[in-house]
Amino acid sequence: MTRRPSPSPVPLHFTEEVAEALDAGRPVVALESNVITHGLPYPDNAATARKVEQSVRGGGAVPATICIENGAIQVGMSDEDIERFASTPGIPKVSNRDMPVVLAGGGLGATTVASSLVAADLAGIAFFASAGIGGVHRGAQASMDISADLIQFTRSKVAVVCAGAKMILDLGLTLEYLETHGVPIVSYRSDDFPAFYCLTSGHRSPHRLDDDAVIARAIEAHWGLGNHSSFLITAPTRPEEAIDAGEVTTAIEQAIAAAERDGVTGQAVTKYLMRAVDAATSGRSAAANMAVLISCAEAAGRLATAHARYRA
Ligand code: PSU
Ligand code: MN
Repeated sequence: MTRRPSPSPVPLHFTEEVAEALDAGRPVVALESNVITHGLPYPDNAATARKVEQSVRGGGAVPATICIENGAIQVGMSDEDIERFASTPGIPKVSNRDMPVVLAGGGLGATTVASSLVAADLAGIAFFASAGIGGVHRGAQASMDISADLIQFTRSKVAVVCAGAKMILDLGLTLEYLETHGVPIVSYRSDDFPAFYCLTSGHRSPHRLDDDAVIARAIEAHWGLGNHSSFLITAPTRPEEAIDAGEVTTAIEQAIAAAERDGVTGQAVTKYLMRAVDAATSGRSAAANMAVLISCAEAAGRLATAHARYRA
C-alpha cells in the first residue's frame, strides 16, 4: 500500500497500481465494496467483483475498489482483500454518515455509492461505476427514506456511470430530486433512464449522448461551471440480459409489503428488497444484477479513458 499526499488528515492508502495511474494522469474508475458484502451472496460476489475489475480494465482504465480497513480508506483492493470481504459475514455497510465512526474504530467497512464517492473525490479519482444507485424510496412522502447516495451526488466531484436506479425505488421522484439539485443526467446511447436490469424505467432521460468524447467535454463543462457535484451517465444493460419490468413488478410490490410487515427500516431496506425479488424470480434477477454490474464497469472504463485523453 502506498500513501500519496492527501489534502485530508484521514489516511488514504493506495495500491501501487492506482497510485501510479493517478500520478501519471491515466484513467481510474472507483468501485464500491458494499455490493460485494451486501449486494450478492458468496461466492458470486467475489467472482463478480473480479469480473467487474476486469471489465474496467477492458475499457482501458485501472479499477480502484474502495473499502475501509485499519482506520484508513483503502483505494484499490487486492485479490485477497476482495476474497476476504466477499467471504467474511458481518462486515458493516458504511454510508457517508458512518465513515467517521468506522474510521475511528479501526474495523472493516464496506462502502456504498455515497461513501465511495467521498473517497474517490478525496483521492482525485474522476470516475465511479455502480450498477444501481440508491434513490427516493416508494412511499418516501411518509417514510422520508431517500438514499444518501443522492445527497452525496450534490457534494462529490465525480462522474458516476450506472444503469440508473433500482426498480424497487420511486424512479420518478428520484429524477425529480436530481433535477432539483442540478445533477446532470445523460443516457449513454439510449433515450431512457434505465432501471438497473430493466432497460427502461418508463421515464425519458433529460439528455442523450452517444459519443465518448462529447461526454468527456460535458463532464468538464459541468465542473468548469463551478459545480462541485457529480455528473451521472446511465448505461443500460445489454438487451439480451435485461429483465422485463412486468416480470418483477409483482415481486417488488410483495417485497415492499413484506418489509413493512416485518418492520424493516433504515439501512436494511435495500438489501431486504433486493434479496426478496431475487428469491421471487428464482435467481434470474441475481444473474441480471451481475450482468448489469459488468456492463456498467465496461462503459465506465471506456468513458474514463476518453475523459483522461480529453484532459491530457
Ligand atoms: N446495488 C445492489 N445492491 C445494493 C446496493 C446497490 O444491487 O445493496 C447498495 C449500494 O451500495 C448503494 C446502497 O449505495 O445500496 C444504497 O443503500 P440505501 O438505499 O440504504 O441508501
Ligand atoms: Mn434508506
